[in-house]
Amino acid sequence: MDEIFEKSSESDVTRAIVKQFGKVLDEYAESDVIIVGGGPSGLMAARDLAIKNRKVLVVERNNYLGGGFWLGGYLMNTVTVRPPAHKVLDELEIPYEKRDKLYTALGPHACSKLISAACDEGIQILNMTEFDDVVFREQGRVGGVVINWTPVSALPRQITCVDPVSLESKLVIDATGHEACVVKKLEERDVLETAGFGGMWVEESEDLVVEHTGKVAEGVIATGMAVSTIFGLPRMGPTFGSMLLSGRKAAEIADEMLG
Ligand code: 48H
Repeated sequence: MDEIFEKSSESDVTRAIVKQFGKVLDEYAESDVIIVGGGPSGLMAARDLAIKNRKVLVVERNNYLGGGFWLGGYLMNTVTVRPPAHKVLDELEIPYEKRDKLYTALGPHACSKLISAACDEGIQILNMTEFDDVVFREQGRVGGVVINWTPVSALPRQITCVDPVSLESKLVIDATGHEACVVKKLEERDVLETAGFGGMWVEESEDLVVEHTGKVAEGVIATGMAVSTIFGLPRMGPTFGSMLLSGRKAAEIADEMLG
């Protein structure tokens, strides 16, 4: 190995990061769709919308994307998918095996392929960024999100008078899983009511979650487990097909609404 690195100083590294990050924040202060939550449903919606040339920003409170898709149940790293959702695995070139009526895949492989597919299509990401509130417009229409660095909410209130910042978008997709954070903010303001997700019933749950995926308020679409939380639908445990297909449906609806 006889290659020599070009000369760069510490300040060069810092400036490169600040310039790139600042450029992204400047460009994405306004986008077509902000997707809150980078789990399987949010990433699928993000990828499909980016394919349709929509300007998409994913806001994720963790350092990593993927939500619950890294693991199956009980800390075991096998995820399951029920047909016909295995066609999405084919599309993303995720290797899988057939196990009786189900398909199984290695969680880290499936999750990293989905993240990579979404990034390849040109989505933008703000991680370590927590959704704090919605931007409210006339007649309760949502026009964006209020965000802050994730660590801010973990600090004691008396030492963190850190105001958040806002990002505007034509649509917001709530893909925050069981917590349904965006929708819960709307509930606090009497825009809608959530029922809380129901008990485990795999057979019924997956069709229902895809069926109920859609617009839940002006400017807001819900996808994934957030849909179950809103409508009181049964849960499905560690099977992810409906998360992928719900994300796909959310993207179709968003694209139609954007016109
Ligand atoms: C920014 C946030 C915030 C916030 C949360 O939980 P997820 O994987 O969500 P889905 O709906 O795509 O997939 C659900 C699936 O993983 C699952 O849990 C299933 C199928 N359960 C069935 C059952 O029976 O329990 O991802 C949500 C993402 C995560 O990455 C969170 O960190 C993120 O949203 N998030 N991001 N601001 N306030 N809240």
